[in-house]
Amino acid sequence: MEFDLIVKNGVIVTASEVLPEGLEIGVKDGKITCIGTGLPSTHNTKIIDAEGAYITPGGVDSHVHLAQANSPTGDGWETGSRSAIAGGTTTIIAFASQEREDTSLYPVLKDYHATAKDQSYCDYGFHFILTNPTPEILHDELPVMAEKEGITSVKLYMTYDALKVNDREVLNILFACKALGMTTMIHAESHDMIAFIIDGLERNKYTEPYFHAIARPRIAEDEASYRAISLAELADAPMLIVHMSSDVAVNHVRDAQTRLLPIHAETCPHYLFLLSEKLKAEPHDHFSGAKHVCSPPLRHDPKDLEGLWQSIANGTFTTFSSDHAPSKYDHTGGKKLGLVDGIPRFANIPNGLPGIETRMALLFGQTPACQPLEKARLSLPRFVQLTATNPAKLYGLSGVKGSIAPGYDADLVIWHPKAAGACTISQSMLHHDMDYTPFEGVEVGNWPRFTVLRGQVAWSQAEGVVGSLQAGKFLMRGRGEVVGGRVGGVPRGMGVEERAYWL
Ligand code: DUC
Ligand code: ZN
Ligand code: ZN
Ligand code: ZN
Repeated sequence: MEFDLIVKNGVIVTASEVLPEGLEIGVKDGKITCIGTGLPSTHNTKIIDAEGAYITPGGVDSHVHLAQANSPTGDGWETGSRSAIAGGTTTIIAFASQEREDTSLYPVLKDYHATAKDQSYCDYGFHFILTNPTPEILHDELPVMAEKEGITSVKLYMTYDALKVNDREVLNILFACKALGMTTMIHAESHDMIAFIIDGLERNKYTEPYFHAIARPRIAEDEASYRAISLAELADAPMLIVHMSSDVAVNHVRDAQTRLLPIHAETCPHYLFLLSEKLKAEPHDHFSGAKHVCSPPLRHDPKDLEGLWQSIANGTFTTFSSDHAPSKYDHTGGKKLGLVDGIPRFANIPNGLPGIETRMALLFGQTPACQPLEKARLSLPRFVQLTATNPAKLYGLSGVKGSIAPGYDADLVIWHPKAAGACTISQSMLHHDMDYTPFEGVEVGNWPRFTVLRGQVAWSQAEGVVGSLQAGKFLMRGRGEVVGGRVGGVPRGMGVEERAYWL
C-alpha cells in the first residue's frame, strides 16, 4: 500500500470518540485509505507530524451566504472560501437564491454556478432559497435538482417582505421535499409581530441600531418555531430550524425530538458568544451597533446564552454553522448602509455577520482540548458532530465528508499541540473581505495549524493560505439523513385516518 500523505503523531477525534494517541492517517488520491500504525512511506510520501495535536474532520459549514444576488455588499467566493479554509472549514454549503420574479430555478442555479466555479478554496454545494414555490418548481424542477443537480435542500423564510412564504406554501414545500428526500431549512420569526413593532418604533423615532434587538423579541422566534414544527409535523417531513437564538424556541425542538419527529436545529457562534449590548453605540461611533445586526438578533441576557450552551452539550442542536452573511460596515468610504442622511435607520441595516473563519476555533476553544474539564462546554466528539459529521449527514454528504474514516475525503484540521496555538481573534488576522469581526478580542485556546483539503495542505498557520483558488469542487449531494428522530410515524395533528383520506 502506498500513500501520498501520512499524518503521524496525532490524536484523531471522531463523532463518537477520541481515538488512542499514535494512530496514523494514510491518504491516497485525496481519500483516507487507512488508519493504523507503522504505515509505510516512500520518497513520494508527504509526512505531517501532528506533534501530539488533535486532528478533527475538516469543517462542514452548512449555512453560508456568498455572492448572493440580493446582497451586493456581501462577501464573495474567493475571499469567503479563503476565510473558510484559513479557519479549518473544507466544505461550505452556500445559497442559490430565487428572487420572487424567478419562475424557474435553472437560470438561478446557472448564475450561482458561474460565480463559484474556479473561485473557491474549499469544496462547496448549494441550497436553494425558495421565495416563489410555484407548482412547476415544486413538482417538475425540484426532482431534477435533487436527482441530476445534486441539490437536496431548500431554505425558506417566514419573515422579510421580499423573501417570506406563507404557512400554506411552507406545507407545499415540506410535502414536495419529503417526497424527494430533501431537507427543508427554515428561518423562523413571526413576520407580523416584527412588522408591528418596527412600525411603532419608527413612529416614535427609535431607529438606532440597538432597536433592532427590541424589534425582534424572543417571542417572535418562539411562536414561529413552534408553528414551523407544527407544519413539519403535519407533513411528517424533516426540517431544520436555522440560526436559533432563543432557548424557549429550542425547547420546542427538544420536545419534538423527544417525540421522535425529524426536527433539527442549528445555532451559530454569535448566539453563543455575544449579547445585544453589542448593538449599543460606542463612544466614538454612534452607529457602531450596526456591525452586530443579525436576525434573529443577539439576545439581552447571559441566561439566554446559557440555555443555548446546554443544547449544544445535550445533543438538541444538530449543526453549528457560521451563517456568514456579512456586509461591509464602511462599504464605500464612509457610506454606511442604514445611515440615511446621517440618521440611523436600523430597519435598513443589512442583517448578518461575518463568521466563516472563526466558527471552528470558537467552538473548539470550549472543549476539554482548551478548557479545564469542569469549564468545558462540550466534549470533543460533540464538537466533531456539530461542526462536521452532522451537517454532512443531514445534507447528503455521508460517506464523503465530515468523518475521519477510510473511504472519506481526506479533509482534516490539525490543531496545535496542547498549550500552543492560543490566540485572540482580531480583524487583522482574518481572510474575509470584510472590515470588521464581531468577535474582536475574543480569546480562543487554539487555531488550526493545518487545514487539509482532499489530502492537500490548503492552510498552514506558518505559511498562510497555500491551497489553490481552483481547488474547490462542486459537490453533488445525495439525499439527507435524518439525524435522530424518524420519518413515517403517526404525528400528532394528522391521524392515520386523515392521512388515509388526504394523501
Ligand atoms: N437569515 C440568514 O440566514 N442570514 C442572515 C440574515 C437572515 O435573516
Ligand atoms: Zn435566516
Ligand atoms: Zn443565513
Ligand atoms: Zn453603497
